[in-house]
Amino acid sequence: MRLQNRILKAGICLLAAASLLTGCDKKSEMVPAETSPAPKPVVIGFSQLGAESDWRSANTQSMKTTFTAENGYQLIFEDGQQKQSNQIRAIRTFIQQDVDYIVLAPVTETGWDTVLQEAKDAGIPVILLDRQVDATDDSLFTCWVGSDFELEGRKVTEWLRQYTIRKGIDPSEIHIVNIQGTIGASAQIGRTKGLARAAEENGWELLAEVPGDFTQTKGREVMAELLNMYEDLNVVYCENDNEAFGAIEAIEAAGRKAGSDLQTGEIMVISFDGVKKEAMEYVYEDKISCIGECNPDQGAMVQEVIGKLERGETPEKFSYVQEGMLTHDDTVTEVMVGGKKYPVTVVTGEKIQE
Ligand code: GYE
Repeated sequence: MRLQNRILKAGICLLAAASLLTGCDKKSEMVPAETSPAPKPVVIGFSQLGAESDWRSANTQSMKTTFTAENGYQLIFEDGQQKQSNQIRAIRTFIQQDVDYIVLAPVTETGWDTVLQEAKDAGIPVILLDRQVDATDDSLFTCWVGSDFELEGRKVTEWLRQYTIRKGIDPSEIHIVNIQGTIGASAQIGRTKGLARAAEENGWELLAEVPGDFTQTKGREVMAELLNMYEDLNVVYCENDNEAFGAIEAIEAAGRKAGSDLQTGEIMVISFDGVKKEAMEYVYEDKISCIGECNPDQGAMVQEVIGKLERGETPEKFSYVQEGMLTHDDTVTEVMVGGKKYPVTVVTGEKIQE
């Protein structure tokens, strides 16, 4: 330590000598800097649930680039590694550290009451991000920012309904498997509901619902088994893109083709997120037929919520992010769900470059 100080001092002397020699030392530059203390940063403890997917990495990135020291924040980031117990531990540590706000992206919905009560008792607002909690009392969290997962499911299944009508495919010819996300997570619950409801309403055969944990590895594993079990399987509904990447690997390894042309025996892949370039390329190449976009850029919305709380205002209890849909072609240009129209974007070469 002392040695470092001495080196530092020597460096300063050298710099001073150099500036004297070059004569560039102006008086005005020697005026001492403002002495008023820097404003205290807003301290945020962020419990992210893990790093299972491209969506998750983008979501973490969005939070880290928003809550920077330059913007006046100190972000304490904890990765829960898919375990609720890790997330509960992180929240308790944030409470001990007396952070100003806790942001929680919960892995699953149930089992949060006790720890949320502890945060409430400590007077620390909890902002939920992405997924929701099944709390007995809504006052246990301040507000939530995220997506409407059931709506996402209803949008893509409405796309499938219209697509098959336009192609003259009878509903009885649709045999779907659902590779689900992490069981008990809001994104899984909503997307699973969306498909189950559409299958029932449209008379599609829902062959199986199997967990795929939102990962590529599990998606591949599960799809390989499903292909062995169901000969007539022709649509796979993956609850995120990473599962879809894995499912496509399994389809190709089985000597089949992923694509929208059901009449020639291709297997149609539908998924969610649309975050990474790879996903766009897959849509462009018609390996994925339709993606229900899920927007991970939620940092700015959380910042807005915190800004409101800092000013003593009350943010909306639930704030939904805007999201579109991506497809390979223009067979279906928009879908109507719950009386609202949602545009469908065709993925072109330029779109991939964006
Ligand atoms: O779709 C998936 C991720 O909860 C919206 O979690 C999120 C989902 C996202 O692992 O890729």
